[in-house]
Amino acid sequence: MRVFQKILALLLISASMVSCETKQEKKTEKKRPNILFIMSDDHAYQAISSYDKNLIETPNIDRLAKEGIQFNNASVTNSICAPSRATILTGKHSHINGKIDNLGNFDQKQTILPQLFQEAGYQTAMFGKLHFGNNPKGVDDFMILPGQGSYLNPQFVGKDIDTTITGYVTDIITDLTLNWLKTKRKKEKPFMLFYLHKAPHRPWWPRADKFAEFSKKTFPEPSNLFDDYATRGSGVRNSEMNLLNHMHYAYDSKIRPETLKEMGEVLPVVTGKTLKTFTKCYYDRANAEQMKKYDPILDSINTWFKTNWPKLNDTEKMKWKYQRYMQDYLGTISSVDDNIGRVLDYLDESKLTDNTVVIYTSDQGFYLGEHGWFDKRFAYNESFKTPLLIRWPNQIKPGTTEEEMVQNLDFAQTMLEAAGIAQPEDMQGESLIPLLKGQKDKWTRDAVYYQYYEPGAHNVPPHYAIITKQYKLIRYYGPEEYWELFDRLKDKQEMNNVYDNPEYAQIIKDLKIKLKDLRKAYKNTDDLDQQLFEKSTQTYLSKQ
Ligand code: SGN
Ligand code: CA
Repeated sequence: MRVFQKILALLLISASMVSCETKQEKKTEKKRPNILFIMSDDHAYQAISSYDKNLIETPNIDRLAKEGIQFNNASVTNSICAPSRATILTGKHSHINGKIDNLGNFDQKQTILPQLFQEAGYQTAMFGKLHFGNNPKGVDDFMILPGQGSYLNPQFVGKDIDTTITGYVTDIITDLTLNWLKTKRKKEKPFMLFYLHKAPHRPWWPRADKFAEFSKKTFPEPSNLFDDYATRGSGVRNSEMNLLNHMHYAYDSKIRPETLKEMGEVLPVVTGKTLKTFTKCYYDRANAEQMKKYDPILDSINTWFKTNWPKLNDTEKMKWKYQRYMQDYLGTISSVDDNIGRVLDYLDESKLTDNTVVIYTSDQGFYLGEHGWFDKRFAYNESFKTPLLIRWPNQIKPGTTEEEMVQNLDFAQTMLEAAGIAQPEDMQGESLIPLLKGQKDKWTRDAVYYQYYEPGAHNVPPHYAIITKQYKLIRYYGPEEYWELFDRLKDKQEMNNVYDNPEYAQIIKDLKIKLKDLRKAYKNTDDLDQQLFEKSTQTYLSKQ
């Protein structure tokens, strides 16, 4: 009898140990945070009200700043879409992951971030724009836009089906994301979810109601809208991003071909190609019901244009193009903000907020008329910098702002550390967790590296740069070789290249040594520059 009691007692103890262990495991499992990675395409920090109140109110994105951390000096390593995404998903510079431009496909042999999360037991999914030229690896579910995707009635490539969905792209990507959270999420697993907007990418096509609302607004101009590019090199002067000279009224500003015909204007030829029209490139995707909503607004823009355009001088034309640009660009952002609000509300309602790291960023910044420009690519601030907001309740002090120089190169390691997953040794960034937790003594970086490669569109030559808090030293290396230096503290708008000013001679010497060290640390060489320059030129020419 006593023996039996002893056995029973032992069994009970071990059973309770087992159940203790399981509870413990469950507790640990529960603790691993979910990751919601939200990224828009070409969203300038100047168009987020927590960064800048001049242009638009974005109350929902601002929530992340209020409840988390806002990085004021976050930047990209290469200011162009697919390369930025490749850097985020590999944690490596473009010259290492091979995705140097938008032209070639991403090398699928490489491991990308969601695979590491999937292997570690996370449920993974991706919705929206990837732009890799191939499908994502390591995601349990996905619905992505082919290539750039369309604003209206977009096509999607899914894991199981390819389909076209009627409606406005920003709403649809959000519906897909919310639907996944509501019906596919496995409650016993943490998730990593990529929610990737196409907006506000060119051709800046707002939903009809936002188009009506924003086309009535007037926006303040940047003070360097009429930059004459003095002191800057040939790269700047020959680039094709100027609102007056390179923004197309028939494509970007929504002037109908019939209007131009009535005015006796022919479509101009730009870089050897006849101007594209918005009616053939994206308005034609609208169904009759949608057209009915867009038409009255298009009518009023076109009527104004017909009467007034011929009377305008160049300064007035530039101003008009800037307003039309901002009306459409910001109209698309208003939808992004509303939809992010829907997702944040869902996290609240379903009690997911506390255990979810929410990251908001863009694949790069954008020029909103600064230097007279639209687009990106250059190492100057508006496209080099990118918005970065992170909310992680109980880990990040609400309302924190951070001035340290961080990059999209760091995102992968940050997410891995947040989830307690080992960071592969060959990743080249640094986890931002010390900055998120206010442990600034653990952050020692004093310079970042930038390199742009893509030939062709907008005619921006390849260049690389070292950026410290005080200076930016840029080397343009093809077809013309020259340097530029900006004193970032004295010249915030980067209008005054001081490379030839003797007062900066020693600073330039020191920065060049630092740049050499940085390139070495990131395993970059002059030979590699040359090889990649040739490769991207060939890919570009083969596509012509
Ligand atoms: C398109 C746009 C360009 C833009 C690139 C790259 N032209 O080619 O203005 O720079 O995409 O953008 S458009 O006439 O097709 O609108 S990226 O964000 O994908 O890198
Ligand atoms: Ca982009």
